[in-house]
Amino acid sequence: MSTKYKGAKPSRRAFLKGAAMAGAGATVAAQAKAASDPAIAVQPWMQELGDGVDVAPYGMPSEYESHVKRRSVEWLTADPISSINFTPLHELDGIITPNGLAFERHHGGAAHIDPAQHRLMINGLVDKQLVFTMEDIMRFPRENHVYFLECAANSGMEWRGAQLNGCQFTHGMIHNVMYTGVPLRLLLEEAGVKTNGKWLLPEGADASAMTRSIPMEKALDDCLVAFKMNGEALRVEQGYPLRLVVPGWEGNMWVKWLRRIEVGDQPWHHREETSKYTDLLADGKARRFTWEMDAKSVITNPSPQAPLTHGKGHTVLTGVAWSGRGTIPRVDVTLDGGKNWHQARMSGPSLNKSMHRFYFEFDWDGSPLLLQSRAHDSTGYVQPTKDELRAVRGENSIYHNNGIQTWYVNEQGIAENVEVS
Ligand SMILES: Nc1nc2c(c(=O)[nH]1)N[C@H]1C(S)=C(S)[C@@H](COP(=O)(O)O)O[C@H]1N2
Ligand SMILES: [Mo]
Repeated sequence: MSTKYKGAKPSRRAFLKGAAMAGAGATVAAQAKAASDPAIAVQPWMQELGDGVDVAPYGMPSEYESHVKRRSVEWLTADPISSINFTPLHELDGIITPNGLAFERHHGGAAHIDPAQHRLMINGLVDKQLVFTMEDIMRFPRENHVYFLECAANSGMEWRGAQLNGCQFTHGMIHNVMYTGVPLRLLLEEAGVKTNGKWLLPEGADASAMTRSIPMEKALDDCLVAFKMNGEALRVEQGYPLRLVVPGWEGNMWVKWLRRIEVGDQPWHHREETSKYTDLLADGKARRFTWEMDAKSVITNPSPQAPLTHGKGHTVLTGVAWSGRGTIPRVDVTLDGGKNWHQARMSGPSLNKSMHRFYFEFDWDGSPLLLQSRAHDSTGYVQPTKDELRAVRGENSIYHNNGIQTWYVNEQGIAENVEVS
């Protein structure tokens, strides 16, 4: 079963064949036989010289990885300038999202800003109104932190039942990168916040001029004005040259292309915190200012876009978990829809308000599976089932769906988005 493929996932026929072969035994490696066997064959790439160092001044992934890309959901995209392109979680490992695969969400398209022409203003209830150039900002002490950014609408399409087939679409409105930036506290100290300055209104320089109200305590606690992600300049899609980082809080507040921060004495109740990013409850009342992202997890492999192609035997299940309230000390996994839970193995850095990686190795006997994962965060909070969530929140919500996800895996290893109750 050679798995060299390009562009698309293996066909159904290809993995049925694979399943039959692996069914013969639990061995995961074989012995080389014929001269055409890849283990001993003299391949074309061994017979000619490779690329010179001038071929890729900015490196790109192998051409065999072209299926690893952001994707959108057609019916969600009325117009690409106000849409979402999801992170391919099922193709990634570890905890860091590569810059080119970080999901993007714009309300008025991605602005292309000349950093020399970019300014950040701090005005309102301050002792002195200040205007910073990018060079000014880089002269403040900077910090490095890995944080996840999750759109509050992540999994929002799943409130009333299982809908989208793939963790890229059900859970891909998230990325996790290392930011380099200046603590917002330092810029506010420079401007001098007046005693009645209790709220901030960050504003973007894009066509949507995104604004959100942020309480002063959060700004002084851990917000960053960031200019780098994973070591290099922010990508255009992520707000180049400057974005606000609001750790653990809903993605909408992380204003991109940050141009102004107004200090006020009360929240503004702008569009993105009234008609949007509020949760309508069953009694007709709406929750407002639901800033924190609750603990959540998802199994990324196997999943609908990543079927079990090798047939029976030893397999590696993996997924990611995160909490806007701290770290993830533990994730449980079930293979039978919640009858028996097993503690997963965490691997990789466990950082505050960052994505965590878990694994669970097991022998698949070829019978159908109902896979779920359940995150525990450092506050003791446990990720709820979708039914538990709906009992409290009703069925009208879009935002903050952190319910447990179920994948049904059939005898062929094909996975599907389902719900169990
Ligand atoms: N200026 C500006 N900031 C913005 C937005 C926007 O459209 N304009 N979208 C917000 C929303 S809704 C989310 S979820 C995040 C998405 O960040 P990303 O594109 O890096 O994934 O940015 C937020 N900041
Ligand atoms: Mo969002």
